[in-house]
Amino acid sequence: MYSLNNTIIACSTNLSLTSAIGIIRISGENILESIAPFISLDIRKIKNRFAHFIKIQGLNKETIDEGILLFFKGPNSYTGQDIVELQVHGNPLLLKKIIYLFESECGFSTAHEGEFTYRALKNKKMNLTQVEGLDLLIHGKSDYVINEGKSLLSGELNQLYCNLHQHFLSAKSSLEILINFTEDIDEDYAQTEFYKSIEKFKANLELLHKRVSLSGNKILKPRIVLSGRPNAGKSSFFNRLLNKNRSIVNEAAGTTRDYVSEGLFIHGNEFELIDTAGLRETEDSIESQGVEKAEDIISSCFYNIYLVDVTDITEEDVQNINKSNPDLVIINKSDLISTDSFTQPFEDYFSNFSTLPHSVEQDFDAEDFFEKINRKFNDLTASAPILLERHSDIINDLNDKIKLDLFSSSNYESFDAGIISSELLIIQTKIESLIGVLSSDQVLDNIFSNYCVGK
Ligand SMILES: Nc1nc2c(ncn2[C@@H]2O[C@H](COP(=O)(O)OP(=O)(O)OP(=O)(O)O)[C@@H](O)[C@H]2O)c(=O)[nH]1
Ligand SMILES: [Mg+2]
Repeated sequence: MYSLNNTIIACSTNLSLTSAIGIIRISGENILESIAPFISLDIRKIKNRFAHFIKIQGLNKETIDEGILLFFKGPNSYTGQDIVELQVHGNPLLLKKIIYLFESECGFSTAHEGEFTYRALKNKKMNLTQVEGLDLLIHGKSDYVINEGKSLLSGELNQLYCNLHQHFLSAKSSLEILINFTEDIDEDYAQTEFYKSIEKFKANLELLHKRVSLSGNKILKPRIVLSGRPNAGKSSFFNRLLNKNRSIVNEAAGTTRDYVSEGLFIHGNEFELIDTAGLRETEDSIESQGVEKAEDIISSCFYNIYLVDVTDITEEDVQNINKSNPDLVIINKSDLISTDSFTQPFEDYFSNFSTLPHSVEQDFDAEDFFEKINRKFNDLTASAPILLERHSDIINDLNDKIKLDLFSSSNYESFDAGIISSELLIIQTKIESLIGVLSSDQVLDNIFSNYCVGK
């Protein structure tokens, strides 16, 4: 992974958009000495955790920008090293110029994604679970995800994991007493104490296990897909929901080839709305790639809206609907047919699904759709699911282990401290990786690849 010895620099605010203020962050050793020739203030006057007004000067002492310098002396800083933060004007050109100056003249290196947080982890300022929490907090698209981020950082979920660890440690120490001090203790009493602490551990694990859900990824990246046969009106509906002409609409069947996606805010949560290629068997290799992509998206989406053209409902629609089991079927182009003959000839069939007659040609109220989508989102989050797959996998593994007979007090007669001890070691490794004190490089790579530069 990343090195810890060099001094790293990055823009922690958005470097691709102009904003009023931009923040440059530097982490390493002896930063003030390195940047001294390029700032207007005598570095001996710089105090830890104070704001100082400075000018940043180039090689010929020309002012590049002026702003605020903050110094955080390690180890009491975000990374555990010395940190300098410069708040300057948010023009990306200026920000790049300052970064380039410090890189070329002071030998600082550009920070990679998440490299500041990586240093915080290595210097034990945070554990891995908190790093994952922070990632959710920064990237979360809904209140639920953001709250789970906070909960992992230092809130309720973090506390539940720590409690689980504590109960594990009590069980482990009761077993160690049994193994190491057999002659000094009442064996029956110690064994009973061991099972008592295992029961507490089980009860805590059970609370977490109830929250493991298959929907984690769907909640993290909720995608709403519009599917259906060619010409059903998917792209028209897509544009209508977004209120802009983003996707090409045409009377020719097979217009949309690759999928098109846009962010859509519904009641404060951000969803990805996706228009897909019409589902059909086709000889055209480009179109068939589009159909394959559409099928992949449908199978992993959070919400599937299937559109049918009311003037052209076929057996293929029935097959597609049976296969993908959509959350909502829209009987589209309702303006072309009288209301009482909407779903002919498949009226009975459609009565099994949540359907909405609809027409892009007429006024429509997007709230009808938004309400349905939001209801599903709220239902999925109602049981407070644990979102991160890494955590769900560990909790499932722990649950399998703790169900073993040897952890049941009915096993009292054939109690074997040696076997139990070796199983507890496996459990210990898993819990430690859940609370984030143990982690392989592969896990770290995976987590940090998602981070932003400057964090
Ligand atoms: N009358 C009427 N025409 C519609 C309606 N919705 C879409 N159309 C027309 O149907 C045709 C196909 O619409 P699209 O939105 O391109 O359909 P699509 O499902 O995206 O089609 P593909 O991209 O080919 O899969 C266009 O000519 C639209 O104007 C509707 O509600 N009423
Ligand atoms: Mg289309």
